Amino acid sequence: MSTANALLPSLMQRLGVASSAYSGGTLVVCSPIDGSELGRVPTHGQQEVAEIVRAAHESFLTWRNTPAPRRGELVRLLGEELRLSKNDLGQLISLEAGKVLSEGLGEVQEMIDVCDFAVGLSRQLYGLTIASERPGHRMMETWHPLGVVGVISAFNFPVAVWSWNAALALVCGDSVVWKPSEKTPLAALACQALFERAAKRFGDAPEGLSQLLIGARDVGEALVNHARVALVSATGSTRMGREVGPNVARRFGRSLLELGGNNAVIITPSADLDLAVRGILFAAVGTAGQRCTTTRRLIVHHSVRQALTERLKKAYQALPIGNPLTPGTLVGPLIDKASFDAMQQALVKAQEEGGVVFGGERVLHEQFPKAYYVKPAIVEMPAQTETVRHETFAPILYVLAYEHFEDAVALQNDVPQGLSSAIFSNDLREAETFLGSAGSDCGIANVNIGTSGAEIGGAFGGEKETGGGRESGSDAWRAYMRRATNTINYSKELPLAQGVRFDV
Ligand code: UN1
Repeated sequence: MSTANALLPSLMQRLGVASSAYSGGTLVVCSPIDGSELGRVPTHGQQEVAEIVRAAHESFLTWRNTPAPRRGELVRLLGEELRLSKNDLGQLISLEAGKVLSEGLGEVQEMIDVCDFAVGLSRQLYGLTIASERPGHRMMETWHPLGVVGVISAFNFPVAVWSWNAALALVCGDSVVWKPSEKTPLAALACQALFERAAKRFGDAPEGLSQLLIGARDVGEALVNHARVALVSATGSTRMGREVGPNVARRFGRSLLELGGNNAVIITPSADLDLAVRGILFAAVGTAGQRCTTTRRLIVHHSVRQALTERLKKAYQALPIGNPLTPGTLVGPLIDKASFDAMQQALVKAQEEGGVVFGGERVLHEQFPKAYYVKPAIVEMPAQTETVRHETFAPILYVLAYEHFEDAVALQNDVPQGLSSAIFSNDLREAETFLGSAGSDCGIANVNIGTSGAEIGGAFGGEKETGGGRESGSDAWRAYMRRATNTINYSKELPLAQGVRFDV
């Protein structure tokens, strides 16, 4: 059997990345599919960060004066390049991040969708007209480009998260510096090549409008601390956000944080269990449990607990686990050994806390000794213990039972994170209560749909330790612009607001 890396050279060539861009460097990239080496990517040093940000700022100074609909044309072309390369980029995501191909392709589709959204937005960066209290005056609100946007992204959505930020930032008149995860620089190199193709077709995009910063934590820190980076949009762990947030705030920069999730699904007695099983399955084991929106907790009414867990266990047993590029596979590998170890530790701890574990063991180690495939786990818990309250980035689904609906909502909210949540119920009162002000405290709350797989048209993000940021659709664009309030006097008088008199 040939190793996963055999596919790489032709993919990279078609995507427009020269082999020198991923050989001879110091950042070793391996495929989670079989542990084979994909490349050695040259990295930037801390000193280069200043140079990259300087170029990005120069670029911003020109780009901000390009009319927004024209800026949208560049993003339209980027979307076109992504459409043309959807298959190749989707495969590359599978190779480098281990996602099953349909999810790799889905990630590229998410990028295409957000480009389309941003193109429309480029003609809709609306401000307001506000009634002035003074005669002969007009007041308005205008949105202006912000500056350099730093994007820090994680391995699990190695390219879509960049596109949510970059597509919006570019139409908003900003320039972009992207530090991808150290685990997935190849997909980032491919996106950069596609961006450059789009920029070439566009014609007069300023140099350095969207750049890559490849390296370890130190270059990320230099980006975060650079005074010229107006907005830092960071996706990753809560631990990372705890450092990024205060560091950016210290210099009065802006940050947009997308951090951990500990997403729950509530199953009420009236739930359609056929729908629930399918919804839970995709959300709990899709991307091998490595989405920030993955369902990690199931809060089930005691009357349906047994029936539902039995059905889920049956479905879990039938899951095709294996090479994500093989058609029919639904569960690919974990990203690396550290991730596998963290999963095993969580399972041991959960057991110590009274949990009963189903699945969770390593499989396919003979075929793939250097890769980490696991059976997704279901853990029936006696209570919402410390381990349940912690986000373990692996396919572990904790099951908790409830008796009264209010207790289910309280359990759903009683974790530090607040990204996504869902309820399966055909009871209108329960569903609406869950969506109401005393219901789910998450940024995303769904009815009869799982917690993952959000569309790009909505604002994406969450509360509490999830960081509070909103990306992608709705009015998330406002984070990428600065607001100016303008008052214009077209009268011959100079009345002061609040009726103040100040005449000599
Ligand atoms: C992430 O896991 O970082 O809603 C993003 C979803 C995807 C995005 C996930 N659209 O699951």
